[in-house]
Amino acid sequence: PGEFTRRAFINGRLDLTQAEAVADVIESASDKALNSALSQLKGGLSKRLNTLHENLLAAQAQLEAAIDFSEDGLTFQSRETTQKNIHQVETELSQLVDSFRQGRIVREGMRVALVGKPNVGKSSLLNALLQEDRAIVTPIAGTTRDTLEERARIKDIHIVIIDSAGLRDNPELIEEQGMQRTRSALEKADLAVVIFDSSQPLDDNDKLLMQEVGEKPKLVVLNKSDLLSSWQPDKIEKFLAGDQPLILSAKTLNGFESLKEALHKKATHGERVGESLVITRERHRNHLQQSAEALKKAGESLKEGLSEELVAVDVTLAMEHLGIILGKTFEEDLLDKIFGQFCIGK
Ligand SMILES: Nc1nc2c(ncn2[C@@H]2O[C@H](COP(=O)(O)OP(=O)(O)OP(=O)(O)O)[C@@H](O)[C@H]2O)c(=O)[nH]1
Ligand SMILES: [Mg+2]
Repeated sequence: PGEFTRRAFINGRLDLTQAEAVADVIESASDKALNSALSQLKGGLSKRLNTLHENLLAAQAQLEAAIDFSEDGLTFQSRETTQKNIHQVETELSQLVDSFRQGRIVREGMRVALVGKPNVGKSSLLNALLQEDRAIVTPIAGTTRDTLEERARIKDIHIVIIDSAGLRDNPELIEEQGMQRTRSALEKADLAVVIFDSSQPLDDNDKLLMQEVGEKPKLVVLNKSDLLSSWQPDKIEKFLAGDQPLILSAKTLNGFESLKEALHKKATHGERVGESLVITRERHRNHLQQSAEALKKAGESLKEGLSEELVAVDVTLAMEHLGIILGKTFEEDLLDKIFGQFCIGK
């Protein structure tokens, strides 16, 4: 399998990112994943990387020329301009690196952990999202003892929902183990849906919960809104410290559509399908990151007035990493560029 694609790569009909996209098409889990793979196959990523590679070649050519011909009294592009151009590429690379989280979500689905203290309605919400009675729901706090993972679909995206044991202080032994699993599920999640029961007064377990969630991206849900609220608005505002809560009833399903909308938005960052370029492979992320780091160093060297030779080493490294992603070598292009750009030696 993959023999045709391999040959297409060797014959130069597809570059490496496009060959990888073929694999992605085959295993894409959602419409959005398929769209993203198709856009990569059409060369979206390679086009962008080739442009950035070109820009670096141009900068490199300036540097090399300055090294070679500075003594002949020729003047070249100012160091500031070269620095600016390099920085521009670095910024674009960093944006692509950041898109990896998004890309993984597109490929594998966003991992959403439902967390909250016991009895707030986590399992009820899981069942509502799945539209089936998957998890056991009872009025007894501590019903869910183990984490439970299910896939669901919201419009064009996939999410993996993890129901978990409620977090509270001083649990029983078996519950303690469930809570450990909750913590590890939380750690691996892309998003925490932090659920509170607004019919019960705030207590220490609510605070404990917020600590556990920490800096994780989150959606705050105030459940049981069909019951009388025992939360004082000003107190809540202070407690949530800026997080806008979603008001929900897992029982009447009031607010459920808004929750789905919010989940979808978190998964897509509010972008529409196929709107922006995302990277979906660890390999790409690693090389893009190393490329961006090399450019950062190059920029700093330029700023600190270090020699062009030194800067050129880092720019070369940055191009090598882009070249690795695309599956090409570049030494010859560099020579073409250098000697094409400067009509010297008449
Ligand atoms: N009135 C009302 N009751 C709800 C709502 N959501 C859940 N409940 C009830 O609250 C109780 C606990 O619900 P669960 O979904 O089991 O809560 P949980 O967070 O999974 O609880 P543990 O697994 O024990 O941590 C059940 O009796 C549910 O029927 C709601 O929106 N309104
Ligand atoms: Mg439960």
